[in-house]
Amino acid sequence: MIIRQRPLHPIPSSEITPKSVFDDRRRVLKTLGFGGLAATMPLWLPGPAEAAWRPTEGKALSGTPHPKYNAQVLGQEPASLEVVSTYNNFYEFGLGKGDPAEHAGKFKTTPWTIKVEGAVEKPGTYDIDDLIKAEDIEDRVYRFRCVEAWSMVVPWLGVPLAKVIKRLNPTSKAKYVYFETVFDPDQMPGQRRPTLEWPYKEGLRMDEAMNPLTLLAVGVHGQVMPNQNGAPIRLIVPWKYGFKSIKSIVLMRFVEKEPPTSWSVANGREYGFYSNVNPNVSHPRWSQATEKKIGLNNIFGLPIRQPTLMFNGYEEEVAAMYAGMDLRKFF
Ligand SMILES: Nc1nc2c(c(=O)[nH]1)N[C@H]1C(S)=C(S)[C@@H](COP(=O)(O)O)O[C@H]1N2
Ligand SMILES: [Mo]
Repeated sequence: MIIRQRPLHPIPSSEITPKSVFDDRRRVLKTLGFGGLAATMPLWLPGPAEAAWRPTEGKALSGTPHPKYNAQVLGQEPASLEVVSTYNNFYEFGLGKGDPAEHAGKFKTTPWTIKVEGAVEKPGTYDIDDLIKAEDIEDRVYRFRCVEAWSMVVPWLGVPLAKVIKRLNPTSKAKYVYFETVFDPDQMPGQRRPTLEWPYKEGLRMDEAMNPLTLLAVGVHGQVMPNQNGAPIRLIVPWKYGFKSIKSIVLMRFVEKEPPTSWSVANGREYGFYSNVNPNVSHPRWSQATEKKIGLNNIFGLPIRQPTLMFNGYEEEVAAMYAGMDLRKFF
């Protein structure tokens, strides 16, 4: 995406100093922050026979194929791993589509903890493999669409966010979930510049977070998530523009009020909180009626364009959540 008021300039590669990464981070202890029995044991301790999966980039990872969200039912071949992992938006590693693949190679994703806080009965700092259990991982092929009017079909591996949230027991005050990406300018050269308000922040209304489509993804194409795609854990919200799908999450906070998001803070006129894929609501600077399929060219070598679908094709699953809302106002 592009910010209108502040033209973005690609970072010259001469300015990027890949730092060697040291294993000096303290392994943060799980703190459940809740009295009684719960505080004495981790929530989802892996059983002895069950080898915990590790977010090691490139390692094979499998998930239960979803009966509906697969390539056959969708009738479209997923973009190749090569395409999915070399055409990226991850401004922490640069503004060009090739920058994340080029600069995220040494990004350290183990150990990885996620802080859970706010209106929730089981706050704490969780190791990723306690939050995401291997046996819950599903293989789901989703359409993915960026607000820049390009799209891909991607086979993600992940756990429904609802499953994770239910175990954390949000209180009745939780109306939204707010997420943050890790802030680590030593590892993320893009964070040394004010291109966006860092750390990257996003949010979902509680019903959107609990919708069965919403995934916490930890892999793609049968392997652990490549760093440039948001390792080790990122959101996938397939009916919304790609920027809602926040990468490399370290914080989940349950809140009462609609939280700020990086793109709305940067330019609220162009990027709203809801960000639902909607061919009838143009971005102020371009139409959203059609989209370019990345990695697919026609016989003349030109990119294939296709009509944009309402809610990216997931209308049946999500339209009810927005009944009665003016989607031009709440864009
Ligand atoms: N932390 C963070 N998350 C992010 C972004 C980013 O710059 N930083 N870019 C968003 C945008 S604009 C898109 S389109 C998707 C791209 O995901 P992909 O690179 O896996 O296709 O990530 C989203 N999540
Ligand atoms: Mo995007």
